[in-house]
Amino acid sequence: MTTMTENVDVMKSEPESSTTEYQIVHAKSPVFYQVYDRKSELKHQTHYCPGCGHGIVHKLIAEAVEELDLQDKTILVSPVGCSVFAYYYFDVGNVQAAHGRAPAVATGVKRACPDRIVIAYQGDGDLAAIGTAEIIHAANRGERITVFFVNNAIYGMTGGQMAPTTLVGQTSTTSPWGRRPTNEGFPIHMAELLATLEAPVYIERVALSDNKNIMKARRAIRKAIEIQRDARGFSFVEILSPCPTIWGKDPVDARKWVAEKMIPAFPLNVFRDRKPEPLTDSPPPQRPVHEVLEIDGGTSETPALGSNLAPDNARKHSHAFDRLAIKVAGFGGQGALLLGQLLIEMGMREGLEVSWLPSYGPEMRSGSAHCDVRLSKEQIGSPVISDPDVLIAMNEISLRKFGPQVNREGLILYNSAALPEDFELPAARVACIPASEIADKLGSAKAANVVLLGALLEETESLSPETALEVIDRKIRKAALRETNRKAVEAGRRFIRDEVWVGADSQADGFA
Ligand SMILES: Cc1ncc(C[n+]2csc(CCOP(=O)(O)OP(=O)(O)O)c2C)c(N)n1
Ligand code: SF4
Repeated sequence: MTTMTENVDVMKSEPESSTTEYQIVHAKSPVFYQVYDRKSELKHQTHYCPGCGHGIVHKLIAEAVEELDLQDKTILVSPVGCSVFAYYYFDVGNVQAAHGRAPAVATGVKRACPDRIVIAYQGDGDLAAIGTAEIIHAANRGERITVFFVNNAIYGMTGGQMAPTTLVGQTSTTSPWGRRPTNEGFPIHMAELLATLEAPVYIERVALSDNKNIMKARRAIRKAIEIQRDARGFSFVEILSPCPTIWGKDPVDARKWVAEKMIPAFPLNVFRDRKPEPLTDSPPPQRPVHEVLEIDGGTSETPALGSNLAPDNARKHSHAFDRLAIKVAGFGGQGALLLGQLLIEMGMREGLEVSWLPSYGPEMRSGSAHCDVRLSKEQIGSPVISDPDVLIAMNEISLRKFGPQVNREGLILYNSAALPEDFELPAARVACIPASEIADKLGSAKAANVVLLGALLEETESLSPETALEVIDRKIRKAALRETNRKAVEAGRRFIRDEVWVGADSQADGFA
């Protein structure tokens, strides 16, 4: 493989500090994949239009990462917009964030992996419109991330709508008359805006208007990454960038337009360049999940950050499944979401991978609420469940809504003595359990969810009832309530053992 340095022509031999010196680099940085393994035929070139600034910014980032020897440590958060496919090109860790959310995602990644170099890459529609809140708050918190903001004064990918950075008078598909401050407001100057905040350490605006300015952009990009490497704080580089296609110009004229129109409107400047300051506070301690959840039996070995596996000596139930998808649904206030939380905490204690995805309306009480729970021996791809193995329907609406989605070999636990008369029996087995009544008799109708938990454990043997009691003991501080819930687990189990199934097509006696 050719290294970058073998292919560098220094065009002018002025001193390092000179702004007129520039280099032409003919090689592809090893920070790029050799082959861009994407659907398109074009596996040796990017998808960017000729003359697009994104390609140049990519190159400058790759070269900086290479020069600083940070390839193995770098995680790039790519945006939505023309640069959405950055992950096809950069041979680094890659995360693709929803539109505008790159600084929030980068925050999470950096906090979870503080020794990594986390770079958010965003366009102007992405950063200055859809993600205005995310960038301002990440900068204000002084997150130790680097943000590269490609300002091409337009929404590129979607065909040229007006962006917050569109110049006064500039036409776009949504301002065909040209941007009028009285109607659309003035362009937003993100670098200046962020420079009003206390926390950022480095903020600069550069431009891709000519080779001299591209060299300045190169230095700014490298410096922003160095600041993160040295753990100095938030660094931000705004890059004025050509979009020849949407501007309707050839690449040379597009560069000229950056020089003649964009730079006067967005002056190039170093808005913040703070010297390193000693840290006044230490970051919050990082503790493994099982420790935070006070799960017993931690080993001396700390599990990898981000792993939700319980320590090796956690109790293992027989788990007669590889993956179990459970939907718990009811009215807000019935404890459907809490039941889901109990299940995932039990799963974690038993060494399983788990996910919990709640969904509820704006009403705190009596609106519908449900959650998707996955228990798995393998990593979980998505927490969303469309065909559950088990539905716990705490009310009739949930039964009618989600019952038909349960897979044919699945199970429905319904909180009632009987099914509604007009309810068509699904292929899945159905067990009717008057959980609310049972719980009422135990002293608290609120424990109906735990009665259903007991029924689920007895029927599926998915998790151990002992683990359920441990979780209940940990979660419920009040002794009387704790006792009721312990009894509720047992009552649910007993009901399954002693009562008859409804619609048990696959088992003659109606039991599993
Ligand atoms: C929340 C949300 N809103 C809108 C879109 C549609 N959308 C996809 S790309 C894009 C334009 C991105 O423009 P910009 O961030 O300026 O990047 P460019 O394409 O110019 O590089 C839009 C509006 C979306 N995917 N998600
Ligand atoms: S539309 Fe504009 S920003 Fe998008 S790839 Fe083409 S030139 Fe680049």
